[in-house]
Amino acid sequence: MLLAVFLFWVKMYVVYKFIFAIAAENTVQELILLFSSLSSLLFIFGIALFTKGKMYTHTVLCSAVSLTILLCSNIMFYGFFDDYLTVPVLLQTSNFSDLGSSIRELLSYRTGLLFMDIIVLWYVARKWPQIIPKDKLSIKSRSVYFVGLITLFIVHLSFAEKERPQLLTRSFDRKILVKNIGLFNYHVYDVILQSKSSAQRALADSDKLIEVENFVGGKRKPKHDLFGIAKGKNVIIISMESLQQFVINNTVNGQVITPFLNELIQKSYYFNEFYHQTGQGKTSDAEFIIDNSLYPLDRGAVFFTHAGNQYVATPAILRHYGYYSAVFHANNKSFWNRNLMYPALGYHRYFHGQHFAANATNSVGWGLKDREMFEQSIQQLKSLPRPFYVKYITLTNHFPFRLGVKDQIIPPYDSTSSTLNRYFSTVRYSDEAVRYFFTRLQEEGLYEDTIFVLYGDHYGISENHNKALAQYLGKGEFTPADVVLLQKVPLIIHIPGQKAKVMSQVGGQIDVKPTLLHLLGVERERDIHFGEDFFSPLKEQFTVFRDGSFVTEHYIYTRGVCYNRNGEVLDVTHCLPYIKKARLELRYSDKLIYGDLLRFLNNR
Ligand code: GP9
Ligand code: MN
Repeated sequence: MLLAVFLFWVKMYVVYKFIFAIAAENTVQELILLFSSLSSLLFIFGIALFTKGKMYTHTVLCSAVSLTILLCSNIMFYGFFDDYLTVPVLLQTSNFSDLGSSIRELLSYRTGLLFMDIIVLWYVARKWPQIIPKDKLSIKSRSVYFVGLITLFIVHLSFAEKERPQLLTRSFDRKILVKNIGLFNYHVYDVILQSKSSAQRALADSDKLIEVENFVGGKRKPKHDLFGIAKGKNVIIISMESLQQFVINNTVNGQVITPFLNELIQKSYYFNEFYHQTGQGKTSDAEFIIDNSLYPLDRGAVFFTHAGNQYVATPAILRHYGYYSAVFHANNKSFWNRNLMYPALGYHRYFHGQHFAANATNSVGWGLKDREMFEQSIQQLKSLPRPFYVKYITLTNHFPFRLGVKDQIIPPYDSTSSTLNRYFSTVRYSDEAVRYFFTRLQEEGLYEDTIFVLYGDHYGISENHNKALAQYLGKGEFTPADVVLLQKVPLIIHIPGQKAKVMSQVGGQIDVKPTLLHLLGVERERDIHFGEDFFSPLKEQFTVFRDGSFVTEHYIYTRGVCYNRNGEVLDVTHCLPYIKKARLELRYSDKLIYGDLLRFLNNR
């Protein structure tokens, strides 16, 4: 049995390195990868310790064969899709019909090699039958064995968690999961995720949808004169990585941080009371909110946990109006499970990492630099059917905000936080990249017929850097109310030829979908959104955060305390009516997602 574990362990490492091509950035990561499969192998092969004699041999061989089949399936799947198997993928059997011929091709000598260890085991068992235990292991030895492997698992997991904080709760990328916890643990994790959401889904019925519909009924606002002013135009959404509002119209060491965005605001609708509402799913949560006008979940990324749901997202709605939709983002396609979630949202195409040419000189930090991404996308953008609904996701302004000296238009700031210091330089870089993009669109004749929505996806400067940020903003210490106000991100809606206006209505990412659809002249009866049209004079001045905090025209509520907009503590009764409302907002949105209730809407 130990020989089986050892051989399989070596096999896994070889597969990780040479087939899945998992790269480690340092020795700790390499060790994490090396040990990632060991505890699960010890566990599965450990079942043989409950047997003896012939049964023992059979159990070891059966375990080896089953695990190898699972491994091979993953390798084949990886060969086609550059991704690992998930339960929903296995259930989508319709996909497999196309694969038949390719599977035969992939069943090469390499696949044969993967069964080598089993042949060795079989041979060893025949040749040296004396090594097969004649008696079962004592309960005590078995307990020591299993306690040992569980300890190994926990130690390994804590190292992995240290390398990748919130590895399991955020579940951001299958590749990262496999690299850190190993393929077999990943499958167990995936099955748990899946069964949790299937159970909640199974218990839901269409009456629950009616409850939600009644709740959001009042959010639909009557038409006003901006209805349809952008009818039939292309839409370009730009998700601006980690862009917070405090850099807009601001300077650092006397230099303007976002000159292009400031100019653009002079020709656009600019929303200065606009907040991000993301949870652990960060960028993907922002995308989710923008396209669905639903709240993200309180734990995990809804892109990951509920990609199998039915949605009524903006790209899907716009399909009915002849729109073609696509996303440009130069990262792994499975990051945030985008490759599975985008089709569920109705996107036609995803231009991901593999569609871009990244190398050491045109990349930094998380990957391809923003300017390069825009540049390399233009030809594809030009060739898309029109009108299009296209989303760009920038990346350079991502923590840890690294940037080569040559690209630093403004040098880093000089506070106690090197993160904040670097942030200004990367924001400035991204601002310039967007300017370049607009110039290129004008050159290509793509500007006039397009409307633009630029939004900050979430905060970039976390609370760990509050001291330095407060110093920069000329404040003493931040109160919890200040921290809420720091969740402001820019929202710019630019319609070429339209007059500029600063909009000070309180709102959040949840309001983008109804606002945009109104401008595009789209009226859908069968849609549920938790946001409201920003341009409606009847819009409620209220925005809710994922943790139940909220902001209104007059109040800020967070961590159980009610403040006025100057940050002075008030009696909580001022906030009471909104506290209840905020809870209901989140509860109904969660119900909708956990129960996959929109499937009843689509079936009506
Ligand atoms: C990854 C990018 C950044 O593709 O969207 O994700 P984040 O860490 O900001 O959620
Ligand atoms: Mn982000």
